[in-house]
Amino acid sequence: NIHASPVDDSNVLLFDDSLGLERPFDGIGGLSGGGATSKLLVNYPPTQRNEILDYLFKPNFGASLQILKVEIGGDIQSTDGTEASHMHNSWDENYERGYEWWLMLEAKKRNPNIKLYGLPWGFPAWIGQGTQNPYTNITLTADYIVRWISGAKNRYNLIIDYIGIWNERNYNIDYIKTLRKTLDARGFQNVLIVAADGGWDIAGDIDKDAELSGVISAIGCHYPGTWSSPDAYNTGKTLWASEDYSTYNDEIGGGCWARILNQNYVNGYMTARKVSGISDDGLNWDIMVWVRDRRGKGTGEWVIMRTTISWDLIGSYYDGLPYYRDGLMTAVQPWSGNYMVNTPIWITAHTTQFTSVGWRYLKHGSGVGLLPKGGSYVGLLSPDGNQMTIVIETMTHDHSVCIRPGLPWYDVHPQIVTLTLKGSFSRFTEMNVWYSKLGFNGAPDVMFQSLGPIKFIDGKATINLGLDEVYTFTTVAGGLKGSYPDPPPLSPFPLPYIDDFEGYALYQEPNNLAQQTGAYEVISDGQNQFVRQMVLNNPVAWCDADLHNKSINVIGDDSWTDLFVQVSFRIPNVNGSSGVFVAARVDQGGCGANSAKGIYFFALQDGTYQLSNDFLRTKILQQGSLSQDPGWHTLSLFIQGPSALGALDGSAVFNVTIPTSPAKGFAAIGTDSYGLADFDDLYLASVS
Ligand code: 147
Repeated sequence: NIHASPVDDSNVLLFDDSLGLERPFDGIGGLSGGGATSKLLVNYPPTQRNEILDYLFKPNFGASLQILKVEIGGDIQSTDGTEASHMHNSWDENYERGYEWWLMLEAKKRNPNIKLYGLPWGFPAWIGQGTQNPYTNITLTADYIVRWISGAKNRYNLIIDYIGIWNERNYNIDYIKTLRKTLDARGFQNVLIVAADGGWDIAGDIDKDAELSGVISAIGCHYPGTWSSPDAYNTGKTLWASEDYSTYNDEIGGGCWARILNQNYVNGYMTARKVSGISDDGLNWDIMVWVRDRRGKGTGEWVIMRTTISWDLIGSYYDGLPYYRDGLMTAVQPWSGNYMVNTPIWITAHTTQFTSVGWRYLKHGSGVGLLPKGGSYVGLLSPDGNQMTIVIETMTHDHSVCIRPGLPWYDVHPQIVTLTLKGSFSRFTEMNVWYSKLGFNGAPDVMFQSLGPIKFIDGKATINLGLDEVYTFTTVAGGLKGSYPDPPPLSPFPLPYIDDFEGYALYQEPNNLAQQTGAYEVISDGQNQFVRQMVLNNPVAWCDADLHNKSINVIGDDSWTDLFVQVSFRIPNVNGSSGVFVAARVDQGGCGANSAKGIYFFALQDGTYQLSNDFLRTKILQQGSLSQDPGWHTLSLFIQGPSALGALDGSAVFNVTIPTSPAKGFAAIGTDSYGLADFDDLYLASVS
């Protein structure tokens, strides 16, 4: 692909630092959470878990990420599950819960320079004070968030760099100002506020309010489709794609990621107005009207940085939950150790292995731009001016569509371009070349291959660009396509499955039980460890799943049909739940968890039981009395074909015929209402 060709001056790509530089580069990141996206990673075998963490974070190995964004758990369903709050209640404060602390430590262990960014999706009920509005008492909410930042520092010596507001929900100007004051008062002047993890609309308020403008360090927009808005641009603020990607991580996902990593800067620097209409021949058309070089208000140095953060960091939630495989890589089998290093890992490496946070982009026209026949290029320079990196992508439209927003049509053709070095760059006589080509129609992928050095003669090198390719040209030595032996093969979820929850660190989530509503953690009574559901009231929700006063964990395999599910339970006297259930054939989780169908056996505190065809107990198949005294009991459900048998403490409760729908799904345990409930000795077995 690299060979001398006739030089066509119209295809000159100029790289010239004497014409100046643009904005600092703020790094490429991954997002763990929003929510529970790293759930299954936690109990991987240590060997594979370390390999996966190396692919994500180890510099010069794989994705070599520069930013890790995490959810600040709020006891709420935030897409693929719930993550625990550090304060379930006003009287509670605990920094041992969940896996985000662990993940941040593992990331920092590998790359001490990685930036950390925290953002809540929702909040425990007491923050809303009986409402669904977290700004009911803004001092309380700011205190809650700053405690999380203090906990990171005091418990783990983790320095949080960036803090957000409320994911994709409304912001509150007084809250943002109060958050800044609270941070400053507690010694966190260096924690920068990113607002508001939604659209660009906060730009209007920033424009009107100098104090607000002063406390916001970056505008974080989600899924910007590579465009910023004129208003956002004119604030002069740092602009970030603070959540992006969310695309199935096959070749098209890799294409999406390559295109937006470059074009979020190339296009986002400028502003565009999309004009739509119907042409003479009746077709819809879109024109991008370019508005170039509209400088922000204020003068002097650009203070605008740029970053793109992938939702999610790693797709580590069960197949069958929403957005399966929408991560940089995939790890869904802790029991086998199998995992996948997917295309976005190597696409990320094209930029991250040859840049650092604090490098600067060259200028549009002299180092950044669109290619003559489609695709884009960005040039970046190290702070000392000694190293430069160029990333070129030629993703075709149909091979780089992301989940959202819509992608207007554009053409890409094979093309010959001449990289032309001017200014101080004319001293570079060779650069290292790294190459990827996403394979379609049976062609294999070529991912992050070293092509060795290319010579620049009189500051020029001519290259032949094909379709769906990424090239890095860099003066940086090193670069490595890290590898480990193939992980163990895929295998089904192991049955029989037993967990007595002994041996866990206290307050950890139970392995493999993917909490969809409610917060479950391992606690001890001094002799015995068990799992307790901790949420007492409907939280300040991110989505509807949390507003039904019920909690559920799914486990296993969403294709299971016949199954035996058993668990021991006990309901505490104070703040107890109204009952518990075991279930099978549970057909969904995520924000739709409240609509899940399945076969649910509820043992209720009012002395009855119900067999329900749905989680919300609106389709009752069978019911009757079932008295239990306080203390531990064992609830069992046996499902085979059209029949279900239920038992309490080994005595049959029912033996009935059940509907054929849903035909398959996860096993589950949960509570009939929020309130405390304890579980132990989970047992799942196949039926034959
Ligand atoms: C985002 C969330 O912030 C993530 O937690 C995750 O749910 C992700 C999955 O793609 O989506 O939320 C969005 C949901 C819908 C839209 C945009 C973002 N949308 O329809 O434009």
